[in-house]
Parts: sequence; C-alpha cells; structure tokens
Amino acid sequence: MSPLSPPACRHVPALPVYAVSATDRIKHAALRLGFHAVGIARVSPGASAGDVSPGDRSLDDRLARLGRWLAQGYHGTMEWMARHPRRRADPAEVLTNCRSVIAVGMNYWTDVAPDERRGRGRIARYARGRDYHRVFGNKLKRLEREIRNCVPDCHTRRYADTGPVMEKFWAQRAGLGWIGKHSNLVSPAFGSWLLLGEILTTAELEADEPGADLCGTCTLCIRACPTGAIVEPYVVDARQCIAYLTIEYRGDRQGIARDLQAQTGNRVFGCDDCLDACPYNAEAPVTDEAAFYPRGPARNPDLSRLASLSEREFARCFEGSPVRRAKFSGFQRNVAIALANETPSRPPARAPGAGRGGTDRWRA
Ligand code: B12
Ligand code: SF4
Ligand code: SF4
Repeated sequence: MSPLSPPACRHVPALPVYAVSATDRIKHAALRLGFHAVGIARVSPGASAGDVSPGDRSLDDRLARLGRWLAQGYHGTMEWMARHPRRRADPAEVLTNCRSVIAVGMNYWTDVAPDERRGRGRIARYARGRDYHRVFGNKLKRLEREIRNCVPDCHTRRYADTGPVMEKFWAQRAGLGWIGKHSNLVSPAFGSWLLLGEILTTAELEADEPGADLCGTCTLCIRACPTGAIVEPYVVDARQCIAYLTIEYRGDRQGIARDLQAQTGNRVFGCDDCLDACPYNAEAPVTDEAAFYPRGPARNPDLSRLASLSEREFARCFEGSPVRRAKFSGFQRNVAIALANETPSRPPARAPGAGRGGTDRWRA
C-alpha cells in the first residue's frame, strides 16, 4: 500500500433491530457514518457547585477555569473566546433542555512524513488534507437524522469547532479519552490524533464513563513545546503558541516578538510538537478517512513557491483546506517568517527531550 492511499474502509456490521437501546443505535450509526470514536455525556440540569465528583468538574468549575484563562489574557486577540463564557461552559444555554452530549472523534493520523528538505514549510497534520469542519459537518448532519429517528421528539444541535462548546471537556466526559497536559484530548486508542465534534440533544441517553487521566508524572509535551506556551500542566497561553500565531493571529509580523518568530522555524500553519511528543501515540493506527491525506501544496509546501502565490492562487491552491483560515495576509506573513528562519541557519524546530513519536522520527 502506498503511504498516500488510505487503508480499505472499516466494515461496521449492521445491528440487529431488536432489543437495542436508542443509545446503542445512535452510537452504532456514528461508527457506520465513519466516526472513529463516539461516547455520551449527560448534562445535569442546573449543574453547579456540589456536582463535583473525583475526576469530574462542575459547571462552576468549568466557568472558573475559562474565566481564569480569559482573565490572564491567554486568548490573545481571539475575542470570540471571551464572548458569552456562560454559554460556552453550559450546553443548556446553547440548546434549551439539553440533556446529553454525543461526542464524536475522527482519527487523522496518516503517517505520511512531512517533506523536511530545506526550503519546505511545515503544515500541521490536521490541516494537510481536506477541512475537517466540512468532513464532520456532513457526517454530523446525517447522524442528527439518525438521532431523530431513534428519539422522534428530541431537538439537536451539531458542532465541530463551529460553536461555543468546550469540546475537549465533553469528549472527556463522554469517555473518548482524557485531557492531557498539553490541554488536548488524548485517546487511549488514537493518541493525540482525534478531531472532535458533538451533537447536543434534549434526548436522555445512557452516559459513558468519563475518561481517566493517564498522564501520570509524564511532562514530555510541556518540555517539547518550543516556546513554553504550556505555562502550567493543562493550560496553554495562546499568545505564545505557534498554532495561534500562525492560524488565529491577524496582526502583522512586527506584532510577533522576535524570539517567537525564530522559534516558529519552518511552520507555516499550526504546530504539532506537543502532540508529537506524547507516548500514547505509539500505537496510533493510520486513519481510513481519505479526506485527511495530504493534498495539493500541503503535501510538500515549497516556501519560495508559496511566497510567490497571488491572493487568487492562494484561494485556489488551498480550496477546501483548513489553511484558508489564516487568510492570505496571515499565510504570507507566516511564509515570510519561515523563509527568514531559513537563513543563515534555521533554529532547531523543537526543544530537546521530546519523546517517542516526535518529529525526529520523520528525519530518520
Ligand atoms: C481556542 C482554541 C485553540 C487556541 C487555544 C488552545 C487552548 N488550549 O485553549 C489555539 C489557537 C492555540 C489552538 C491550538 C490548537 N488547537 Co485548538 N481549539 C480551540 C477551541 C476553539 C477552544 C478551546 C478552549 O475552549 N480553550 C479555552 C481554555 C479555557 O480551555 P482549555 O485549554 O480547553 O482548558 C481546559 C483544560 O485545560 C482543563 N484544565 C485546566 N486545568 C486543568 C487541570 C486539570 C487537573 C485537568 C484534568 C484539566 C484542566 O479545563 C479547562 C476548561 O475545561 C477548540 C474547539 C472548541 N470549541 O472546544 C479547538 C480545539 C481544542 N483545537 C484543536 C486542535 C487540533 C488544535 C491544535 C492541535 C492545532 C494544531 N496542530 O496547530 C493546536 C494545539 C495547541 C494546544 N496545545 O492546545 C482540537 C483538539 C482536539 C483534541 N484531540 O483535543 C479542538 C477540540 C478542535 C476540534 N474540534 O477538534 N486551539
Ligand atoms: S502547539 Fe506548538 S507552540 Fe503550541 S503548545 Fe503545542 S508545542 Fe507549544
Ligand atoms: S505527553 Fe505525557 S503529559 Fe503530555 S499529554 Fe501525553 S502523556 Fe500526558
């Protein structure tokens, strides 16, 4: 099998129609639609202080963590993160009488090594194929229909990074994994390589066990971060994060501190260093979702070629790709920084001490 071709699609056998609960039918439908992980979390009406059980966090706790993060200014220029924090923390504010969150995940690990030759830029793995928002959108829409078939009077709302929902929290609650010290969800089955989506619903479904934190004393992701953006375990200061600087930050190059520019190395969109470092990636299987395989200029992004793109060419080359999120001006700024880092000598792309599954593997 060529490394660019995804493996054959999984076969999820049909469920017998008798004696199966609505919860099981919905989960099974999710797998048949091509999601790789699915779980259910219950939303307690009026959840508040007192709802805290070991390893669990109440609405108040969630609000407090979000509030602290915003108060520190860790969201940088992402003002949309500061809008309606209560709504973001509480699904019942998004969907009246929300009782369950169906959390789904898709594995995007392709094991296609980035082109590390000099003069090439690096695009984060999640963004090398088609835009996952679209991939999720279609599947979630179909899953919503299945849910309404199973529970006819229920209401639903679907999201995949598209709304005010704390997706990692709900995925953890629904048993898809745990929130690692790099602050992303780690799946025991797929490591760091799960993208997340969810459907909020008024249907009362059977909940799964929340995922247990398996980080232990490990700190590999914190040590792997080139900029020190993981300011404490589980907390990322976006202003120092290369993913933020290359995807979300809308300012010009002068607005980015010189040392951060240097540490950005050849990354032109996103950053995977903390994810790469996680030992739980060691057994991660390659995805069967063709959409996540590298395409177009994201396969081996030639910096000089990228720098010469007109706005129209940029739009055409990255049609249907998450890279469009940076906008033409942001992407050109990123490419200019990466080119500057090429000369006279590029700084190391990551701090020493990162673990298995790290970028060093690709250079071998
Ligand atoms: C804003 C945002 C960003 C920002 C800020 C990142 C951040 N950590 O908050 C920036 C632009 C930097 C970013 C970068 C990336 N992102 Co982003 N991002 C989001 C977004 C829109 C909101 C996240 C959020 O609510 N942040 C606010 C703070 C308060 O929340 P938090 O970090 O989640 O904090 C929680 C935990 O830290 C936890 N916590 C805090 N302290 C403690 C202590 C203990 C003991 C415990 C257990 C927990 C805990 O509680 C907090 C509240 O629940 C989500 C989509 C969504 N709607 O959820 C995607 C999302 C998190 N991003 C995603 C991805 C893929 C990335 C990147 C990997 C992309 C890349 N390769 O470049 C990087 C990873 C960088 C990193 N280490 O986080 C995926 C993550 C998938 C996963 N497996 O978790 C998401 C879920 C999108 C999706 N639908 O798949 N992202
Ligand atoms: S994405 Fe990169 S810069 Fe951001 S926290 Fe992870 S390693 Fe650090
Ligand atoms: S690298 Fe270590 S600390 Fe970081 S998420 Fe993975 S197991 Fe947890």
